[in-house]
Amino acid sequence: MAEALTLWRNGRVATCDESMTVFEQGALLTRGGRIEWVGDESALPEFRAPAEVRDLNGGWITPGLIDCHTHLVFAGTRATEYAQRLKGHTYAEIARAGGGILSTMRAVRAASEQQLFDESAPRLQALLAEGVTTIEIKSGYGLTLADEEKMLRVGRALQHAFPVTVKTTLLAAHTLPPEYKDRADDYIQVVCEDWLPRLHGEKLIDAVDVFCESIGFNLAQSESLFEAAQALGLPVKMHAEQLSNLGGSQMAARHRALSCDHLEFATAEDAASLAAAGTVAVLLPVAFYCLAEGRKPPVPALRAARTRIAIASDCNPGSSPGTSLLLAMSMATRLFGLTADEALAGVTRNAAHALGEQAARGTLEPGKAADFVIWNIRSIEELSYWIGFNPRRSVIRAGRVTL
Ligand code: DI6
Ligand code: FE
Repeated sequence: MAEALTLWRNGRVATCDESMTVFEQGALLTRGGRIEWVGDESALPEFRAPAEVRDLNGGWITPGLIDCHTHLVFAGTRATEYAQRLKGHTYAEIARAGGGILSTMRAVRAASEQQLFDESAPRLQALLAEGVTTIEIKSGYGLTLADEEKMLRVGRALQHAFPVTVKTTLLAAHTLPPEYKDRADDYIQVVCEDWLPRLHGEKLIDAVDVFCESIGFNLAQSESLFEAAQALGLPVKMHAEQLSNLGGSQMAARHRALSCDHLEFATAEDAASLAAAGTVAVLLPVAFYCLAEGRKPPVPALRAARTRIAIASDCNPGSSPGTSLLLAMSMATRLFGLTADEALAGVTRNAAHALGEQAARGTLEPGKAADFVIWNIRSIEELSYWIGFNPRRSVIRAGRVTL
């Protein structure tokens, strides 16, 4: 029996499609979890089956928000390191002294799977409260096979427990674990030859990421990881050009990576290569703000090259301890110079591309997921305008009201 139709009428619908089409007197027809039709209510097609009618009371509608870059699963905090950074110690200095990511690694290794879930769930709920319906969650604080597996299982468990689509990413190449001190090549080899096939076999990973950086992994090690991932049919992503330029974006573009993320040290040539490869530039303004970085990503060059630009929270305990995608939108406009439309596309359509999910979600178009948000706003620009205020009225995921 066909699922019932629902007519969502009397709304102002921002589809976030490539043209950023808005229907001022718009309506949606949904069937189960899919969009069947969207447009001006005056052009509503005839439909046979009885439809439930929901009045949007003139509210603005956007696609469900997509947070395409998070390290949301972790234990403990790094507030003491933040206090040290306020006194002038640098992120890299703290990392080299055995803090930073390794500090969170010790907490994650000591935590049970349940503890990890319990500490991560409130952070996810904060993002869902702002209209997030799809989220990417990375591993990368376990740095042993068992602890990376534990993190990835928590990512999958969060999808089962909450109304959200979770895409998991293996970031075992986040930093070198102490067991492999001074043996980065050996570590990359065990990740490529042992961890990747096993975790992929357990269906725990949807993509593979690497921190290609002076305090992370070099270009050759990153490329080995990409080749191993792609040999298994897994898409790849990269933390690229965050603190320096190792040529990561160029290599990622050669491998048609889904995304390159951070990009403060990317060049105009990198922007052109990303655009040509269809690799999304994911900007992470909260990390830029928290690390008090001086150099901004080359947004004018990305715009000129027509590189897709996405924005994400980068929720993590070290460089971006935040759980607000709306704040990331505000920062992306004010700190990086994105327009309001670019910011909205950055957390919908382009964020979907950064996850390889563009066929399924990210815009309000027939055939896509019936994931959308109803907002208490007067104009769509309010979504990157308010700071610390959440104008969300309701969230619909897979055609059902979840908030
Ligand atoms: N770059 C970042 O900003 C985060 N990871 C990365 O590769 C920082 C993660 C942390 O400090 O815990
Ligand atoms: Fe990150």
